[in-house]
Amino acid sequence: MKENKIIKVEGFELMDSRSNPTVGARVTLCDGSCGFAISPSGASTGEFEAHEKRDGDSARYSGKGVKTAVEGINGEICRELTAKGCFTQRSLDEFLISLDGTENKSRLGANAILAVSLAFAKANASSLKLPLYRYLGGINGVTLPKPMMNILNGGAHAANNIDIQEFMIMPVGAESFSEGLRYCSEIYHTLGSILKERGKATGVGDEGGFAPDLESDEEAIELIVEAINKSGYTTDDIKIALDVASSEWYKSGEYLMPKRNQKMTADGLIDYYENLIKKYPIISIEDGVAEEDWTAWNAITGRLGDRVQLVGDDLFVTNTARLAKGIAEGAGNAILIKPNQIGTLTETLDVIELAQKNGYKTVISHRSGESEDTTIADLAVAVNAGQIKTGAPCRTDRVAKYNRLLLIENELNCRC
Ligand code: 2PG
Ligand code: MG
Repeated sequence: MKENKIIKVEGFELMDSRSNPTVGARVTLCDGSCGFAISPSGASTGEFEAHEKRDGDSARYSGKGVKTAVEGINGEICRELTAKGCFTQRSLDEFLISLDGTENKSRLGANAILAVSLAFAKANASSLKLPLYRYLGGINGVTLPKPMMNILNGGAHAANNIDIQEFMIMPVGAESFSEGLRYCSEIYHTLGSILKERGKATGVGDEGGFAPDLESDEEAIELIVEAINKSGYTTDDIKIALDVASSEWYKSGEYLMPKRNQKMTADGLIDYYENLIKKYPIISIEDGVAEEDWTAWNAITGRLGDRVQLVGDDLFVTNTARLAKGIAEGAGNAILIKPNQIGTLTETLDVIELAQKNGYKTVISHRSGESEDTTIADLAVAVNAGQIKTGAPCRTDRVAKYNRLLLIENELNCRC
C-alpha cells in the first residue's frame, strides 16, 4: 500500500445526533490531500468495547465533553504522527495503538484514535482520487448491502415501554439497493399512518424509528407485518430482524426486562424467541442473550442457529479475540461491525476478514449516536458485507448513509 507523509492532524469537539459532544479529526498529507471523519457513540454499549474518552467535567455538557480527547489529537497524536513520517493504514493504526499503550485505548480514547484512523484512510483515498469504497475494497468491493432498517425503537433508544431495542425490516425480495430502500421507506410511512390512526405516538427514537407505547413486543411485530401488507408487499419480500440488546437486561445470571419488570432465564428467553420465529417472518436476532452469557450463546445457536441469523454485537464488540472465541465455542453465526467498538480501521477490517473466512455473516452498523459521517456506507460496499444497519429513513444522520449508498449504487451501475 502507498505511503504518504502526514503533515497535519487536527481534532475538533463536535456534536452528535443526541446533542452530545463527539470527536472529529482531519488529517492532511504532504500532497495537500485531506481526510475528515467523525466518531459515533453508543448508548447500549458492550462492556468489552474500546474506551470512549470523555472529560468527566460536570461543568461542561454534564461531563460528556471530549476536550481532552481532542487535545490528545492536536498535541501528542499530531506531534508523533508528523514526526514519524510515512505510514500505511496498518502501520498508522499499529502506531496509534502502541502510542496509546493500554488494552482498551483508554489513554488517548478510542473516539480520538478512530477519528484519526478513518480520516487518514479518507486522505489517502482523496490523494489517489478514489472514492473511499474503491480505495478500501479495490475492484472487488462491489456489493451493495441489504438494509436492516430499524423502524420501531425501544430499549435504551426510546422513552417508551418496549424492552426490545430495535424492530427492523429487511427487503430480501428487492432486486437492488435502491428498490429495497424504497420498499422500506414506503413501509415506514405506512407504519406511521397506522400508529396515527390508532391514536399512538408517532415521535421517533434515537435511530429514527417510531417509539410508541404498546401492549407487548408482539404488538410491535404485528403492527410491522400489517404495515408490510398494507404497503402492498408480502412477508416473502420483507423479513423482520430484531436487536434485543439483552446485555442491558442481564444481572447476576438472570434477565430482567426493566420496562416491563419481567424476569426470564436464558432458556425462557430462547423459548420466547422460538415461539416468535414460528409465528412471524423473523430472520435475524441480535444479542438475543447477553455478552457474558457464553453458555446461553451456545444454547441459542444450537437451538435456533439453523433457522435464523444470530448476530453478536455486545458479544463480539468488533474484536478478533472475542470473535475467535465465539467461532471456537459455536456462539452465533453473524457479527455486527462497529468501528468505534474497536477503535481503528485496520482492526475493523481484520475482524471482518476473520468472520468472512469462518462463514460468519457481517452486518456493518451505525451507533445510536451518529453524525453526517458516512464511512460505514463505503465500508459495507468495500468488504461486500452483505448487510447494513443504519436506522430509519428519517433523521439526517441515518439518511446520510442511505444517500451515500444510493450514490455508490449509481456509480457502480454507470458504464460510461
Ligand atoms: C446496537 C446499536 C446500534 P448502540 O445496539 O446495535 O443500533 O446501539 O449504538 O446504542 O450500542
Ligand atoms: Mg446491538
